[in-house]
Amino acid sequence: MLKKWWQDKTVYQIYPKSFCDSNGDGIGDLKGIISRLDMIKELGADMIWLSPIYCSPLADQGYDISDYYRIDPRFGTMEDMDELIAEGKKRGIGIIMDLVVNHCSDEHEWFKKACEDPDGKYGKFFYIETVKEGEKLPCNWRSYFGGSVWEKLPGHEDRYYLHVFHKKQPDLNWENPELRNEIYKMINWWLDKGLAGFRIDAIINIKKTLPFHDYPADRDDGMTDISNMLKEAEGIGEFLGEMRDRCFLPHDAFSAGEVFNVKDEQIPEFIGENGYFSTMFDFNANIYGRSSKGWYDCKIITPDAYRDCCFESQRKIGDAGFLSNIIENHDEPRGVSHYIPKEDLNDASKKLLATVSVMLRGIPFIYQGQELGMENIPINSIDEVDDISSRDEYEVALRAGKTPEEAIRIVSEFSRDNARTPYQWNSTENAGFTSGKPWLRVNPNYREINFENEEKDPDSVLSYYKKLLALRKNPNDRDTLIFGSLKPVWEDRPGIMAYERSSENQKILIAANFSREPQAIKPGSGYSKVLLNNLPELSENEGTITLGAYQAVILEI
Ligand code: TEU
Ligand code: CA
Repeated sequence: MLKKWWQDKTVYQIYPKSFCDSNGDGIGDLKGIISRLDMIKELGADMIWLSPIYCSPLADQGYDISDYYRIDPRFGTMEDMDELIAEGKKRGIGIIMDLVVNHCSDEHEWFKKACEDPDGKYGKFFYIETVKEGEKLPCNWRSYFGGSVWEKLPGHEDRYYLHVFHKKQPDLNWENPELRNEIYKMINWWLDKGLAGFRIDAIINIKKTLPFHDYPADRDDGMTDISNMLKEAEGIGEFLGEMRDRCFLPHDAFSAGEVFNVKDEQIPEFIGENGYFSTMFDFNANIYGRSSKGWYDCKIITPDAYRDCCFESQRKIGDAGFLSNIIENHDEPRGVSHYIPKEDLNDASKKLLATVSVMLRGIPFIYQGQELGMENIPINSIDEVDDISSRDEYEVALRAGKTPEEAIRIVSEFSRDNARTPYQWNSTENAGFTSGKPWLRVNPNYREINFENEEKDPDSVLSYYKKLLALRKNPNDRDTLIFGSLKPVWEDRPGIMAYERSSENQKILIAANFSREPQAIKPGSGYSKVLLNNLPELSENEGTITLGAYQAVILEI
């Protein structure tokens, strides 16, 4: 049934800095990852996506790369990387790296050379514009991390360079074929080493509307959100198609695009049979309620809205391709804290969220710690926060008139640090993540929520994730769960999230009570088998099932 080798895979995302520290310097590393490969295998993952481990000043935690061909010594050596690939292979686990090519670091040698000679070869690797004293900047776009996208080029009074993220992340000029060649060469160099593929960072930003011009201001800073420019940008397909043809196709590599704002009619181009990418992430629920004003103006998602977001994406894609379904990643708060009402956060509701997400049509991506039910960390002061995005949003909230207490509450809700706290291995000091001082605080709940406790407990969130992922691989059910269509059921019933997955020979109902009130459901022609249940019992009377608080069941019907 498989048309592509990756269609039945589950991906486990590792944020290396926070996963497992092997040498006590407080920073997770490749050797640490290698030591945990068996656990990842047991969970049921088939591929590992590593957030960036290339040489980097870590201004944006590795998403600012100063050398694409070297491993940052903090994470290990190239030998460690080769060993990881080889040890992964032995266990049937493919390694995917993070491809960050919208921008590099201002400490990359290309940028240093561009500063020396902005009109020379390397100047053309970036977007550098001349702005004389008293003149207006080329455009009023606001960088994702705050402030203008234009920054003075070091050593030049009248030259500015573009950065849509942090000023230490200058954008690479994809219009320049010489730059594109360098990028493809680098991608192929890594794929030749035996990588299974890449997750492709922020890729939608590589096409700019040129020549640079303003868009209507959307805050009183006079600037405009990048998304206003992206809506108008045309022609990204030329770059993406070229990258596919020159790199991914010849290697039969897996590619997962971090794509926001794709237009509906472009879906087949992006992830269809011969798409630019194997798959792209579904961020519909993650971006729900976002405001261009900033985090302080964001709406909190409800369980019903979560359901509607998932179904909206599923409908849009249909069987045109495979989405990648996430609950969280390194840019998001912990999913269980975000999607489950605070007063209802418990193991049952955590397992429910896992069920409704993992059974969707598409590739499940599990972010480290998600399988333990790791939660947001309490944040009491901005001094405790590392993430540059959170620091900016704190200022934005203050400027909008919020008190420092309110601003901290807002940052706690959305901070990327929530997902970046060290992995909770056991109940010893620092959660067993390091024997030294962890680079970021450990969540104080590690004595209860940790791998060692959960591995022993057949009813833990971890044990439940193992069952869920195993179900996708079960020969009886896999064709339905991987290729089967998805049809929402009882969609207008508050607190219910349910859908049917069907193939020619089988129908599977996923039904969840995303609320505390009991809910009665009646699967039309009954059911033949309970494939999974997050609670010990299933209450049933004459064909009517009563789902208890946060009960989720998977039934063969
Ligand atoms: O993220 C791209 C992105 O557009 C957002 O998720 C962004 O990080 C978020 O809105 C900020 O709060 C990718 C990476 O996943 C992220 O970690 C990097 O910071 C970013 O690109 C720059 O490389
Ligand atoms: Ca280390």
